[in-house]
Amino acid sequence: MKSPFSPIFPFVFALLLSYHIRVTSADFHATSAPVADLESLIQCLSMHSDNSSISKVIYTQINSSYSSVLNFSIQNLRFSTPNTPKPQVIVTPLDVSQVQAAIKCSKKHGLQIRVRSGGHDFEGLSYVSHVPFVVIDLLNLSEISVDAAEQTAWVQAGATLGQLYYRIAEKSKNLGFPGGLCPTVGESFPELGLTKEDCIEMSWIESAHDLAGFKKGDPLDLLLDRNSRTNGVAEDAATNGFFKSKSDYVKPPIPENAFEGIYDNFYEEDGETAFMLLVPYGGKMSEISESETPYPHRAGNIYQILYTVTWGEDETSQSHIDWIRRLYSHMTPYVSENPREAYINYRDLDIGTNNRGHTSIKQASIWGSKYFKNNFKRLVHVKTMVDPYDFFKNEQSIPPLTSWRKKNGD
Ligand SMILES: *[C@@H]1O[C@H](CO)[C@@H](O)[C@H](O)[C@H]1NC(C)=O
Ligand SMILES: *[C@@H]1O[C@H](CO)[C@@H](O)[C@H](O)[C@H]1NC(C)=O
Ligand SMILES: *[C@@H]1O[C@H](CO)[C@@H](O)[C@H](O)[C@H]1NC(C)=O
Ligand SMILES: CC(=O)N[C@H]1CO[C@H](CO)[C@@H](O)[C@@H]1O
Repeated sequence: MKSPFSPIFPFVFALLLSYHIRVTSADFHATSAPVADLESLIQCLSMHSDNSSISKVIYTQINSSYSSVLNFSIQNLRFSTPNTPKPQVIVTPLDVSQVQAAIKCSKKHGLQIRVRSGGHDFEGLSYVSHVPFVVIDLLNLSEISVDAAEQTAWVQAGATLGQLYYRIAEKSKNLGFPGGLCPTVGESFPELGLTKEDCIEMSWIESAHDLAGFKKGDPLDLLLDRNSRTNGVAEDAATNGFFKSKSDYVKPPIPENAFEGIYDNFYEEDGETAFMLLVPYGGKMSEISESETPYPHRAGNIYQILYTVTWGEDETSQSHIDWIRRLYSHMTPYVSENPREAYINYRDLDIGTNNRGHTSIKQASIWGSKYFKNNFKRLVHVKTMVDPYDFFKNEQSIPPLTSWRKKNGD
């Protein structure tokens, strides 16, 4: 990448909740909302939306297209089995008022919401919940406008990285945006015998296309296709459908004998379709302070590891998940510790989850400090200000401080 593409501002949705119905955890424990509730939910959606077209973007389980809309962007078949909890309603908003209506009405009807953009959450959190829920799927909010002269872009939250990369490349050969995988193969592993001949020099947009799993001659505009099942380096995951991933950060170099243990794991039957991706750090990443953005994994890391194991049949899910947990356990002495850091975009519920009801900050900080280090505390403060009742909740969402609520009279 020749010149960094910044600043990029995400579209800011006005998600302010204008009233204060207290959503208690008890609301979320109903096993399924009766149909009558769904009818009033749909009525509520029409009433609260400025736009009369909202009925065209509401899918309940009786709509014939419900299951194709739900399946459309599910990337991990672990979360598309008959036992996987399904949303009561899917809403695919066409404008902001419909997003607002979906939030207000879900809250009013005691339904949790899950917001889906590309459907890549590794643990399916963007489209699965174990309490009655609504999926707000942002696929139709995917406008992108790039101003190459100003080096800025406005991107709606439902746009995919492929779409963003393509639109940037249309405007400029030199600008890029580091939204996904780092395209450069690192010079920082001389001990693995990597030479210049092992590397291929390509433009930034070619690398985005290549990492997406497309072949050299394939048209660039395949990046626009949000339905494509290629999953970049995780092509096996796309082919096999089921996968489980974990992540680590490496500070001192891993000794060679540790790799022998890694190879042993990969020779096991369940490891046949697994891979480890080592993403080099340093450079620009080390210049950014840990507290600059929520993402804290900066100076001191030589690389990040993504572990992924893939498989094709639900029956073998447990043995593959056990396999990757054994590999992760083998790696313990060689990776970051106190906390053992992890990458939020490689979501891993093994490292800790919230309770269905109240979760203490102490409990949440077990996984929170792995993803965010010291920034976790600041995120708790932000959360307490914008969502004190914890409506926007999932298994690894930041919990608010409950002491704030007590102080303010709840
Ligand atoms: C409703 O939204 C759609 C998509 O954003 C737009 O095309 C249409 O004009 C809107 N209709 C009204 C009545 O605002
Ligand atoms: C959606 O996925 C489920 C599970 O994989 C499958 O049973 C169902 O047939 C799919 N529906 C559609 C419309 O593709
Ligand atoms: C919503 O997005 C999908 C996928 O890009 C597209 O097929 C569909 O036509 C869009 N719907 C509307 C109403 O824009
Ligand atoms: C998109 C769509 O056709 N949604 C329909 C699903 O069914 C409800 C009635 O149950 C209609 O109101 C929606 O228009």
